[in-house]
Amino acid sequence: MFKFLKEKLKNAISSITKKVENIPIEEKVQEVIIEKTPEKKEKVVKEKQKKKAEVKEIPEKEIKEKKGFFEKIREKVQTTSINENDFEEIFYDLEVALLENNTAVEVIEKIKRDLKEVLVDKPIERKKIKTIIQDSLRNTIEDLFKVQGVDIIKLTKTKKPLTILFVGVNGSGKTSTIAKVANFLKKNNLTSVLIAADTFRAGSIQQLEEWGSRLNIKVIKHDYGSDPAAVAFDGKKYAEAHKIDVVLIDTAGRQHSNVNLIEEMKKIVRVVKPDLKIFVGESIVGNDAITQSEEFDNAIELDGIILTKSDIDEKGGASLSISYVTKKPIIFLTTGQELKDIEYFDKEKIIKNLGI
Ligand SMILES: Nc1nc2c(ncn2[C@@H]2O[C@H](COP(=O)(O)OP(=O)(O)O)[C@@H](O)[C@H]2O)c(=O)[nH]1
Ligand SMILES: [Mg+2]
Repeated sequence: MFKFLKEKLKNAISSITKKVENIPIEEKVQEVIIEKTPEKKEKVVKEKQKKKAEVKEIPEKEIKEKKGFFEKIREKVQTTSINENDFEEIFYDLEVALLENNTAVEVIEKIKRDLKEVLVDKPIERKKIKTIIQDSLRNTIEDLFKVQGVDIIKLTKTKKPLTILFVGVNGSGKTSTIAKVANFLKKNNLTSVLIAADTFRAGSIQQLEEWGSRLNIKVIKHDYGSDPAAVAFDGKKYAEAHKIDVVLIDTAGRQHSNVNLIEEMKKIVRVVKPDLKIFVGESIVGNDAITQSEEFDNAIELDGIILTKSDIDEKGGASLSISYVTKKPIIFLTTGQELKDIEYFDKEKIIKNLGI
């Protein structure tokens, strides 16, 4: 993930650094406070003399000395001041890099605001510019994921069965994600049942049954064309009767323009009252994944998001943006087509992958 974005960010940061280097320098003398213990005293005095020699233009009488445990010395620093216009110009490369990599406009605006805060109309030490930009980006990205997370394993301790509904558009990865989640639960010593509530698309029930037999997990199904709310209801009853930990409900892919299918989804929610309603979206579709999740949220109020196909998403903007824009946590990322290819979303990993 982030193969393109990482490279673009690196280039944008060095281009900003170069542009800042073209802004005129102001030389300033700043005071640095050093602890003066008996052992350090001699060293401090020597350094002070050295600094004084370097900063010849400062008249001796202006150098204030503080008695006691601390000693002030003076240091010459090269600073630059970036004004609003400079900032617009230097932010341009970063903005383009982010846009090209599917980052949502809201997120770009936040990155810009935060960066402006630390860069504009302040004396900036030349040699620290790169670190200032990287620190600011890192802090902004941390902020993007402030929304409260969802810990499925923890939730199973308070709710039995824990009922989870998976929704999304066609082909986003719902059915295979359910299999991965079931496998993940199994590894955590939790039992689950799979519910074939996609009674709409040809082959969907068989697809879930194949996963069920590979995992040795029960699949509850009705016939194609039957009411998905009814099969979901039966599945939940089965889980209650058999003391199964988690109910995983697969559903048909749908778009928000598909009125009948949206009504059908709302009915499933009314009938089984899922504990979690999770949107499964493809990270490769970028901003479309955000729009889709907002539409599903409007229809049934989502609790979280799973982003699929992050293994083939070289841009990664959707995973940076979706949580901030929708205010929903990303619970898992899926990273391939095998059962094992699912991982808890980890913002530290995102920051590391971005190389900042
Ligand atoms: N590379 C990759 N492919 C995935 C991932 N998740 C799902 N797929 C593939 O996407 C296609 C559609 O998945 P499916 O689960 O049938 O989607 P559904 O229509 O939403 O149920 C299948 O070919 C999956 O193998 C993933 O994380 N990485
Ligand atoms: Mg499916």
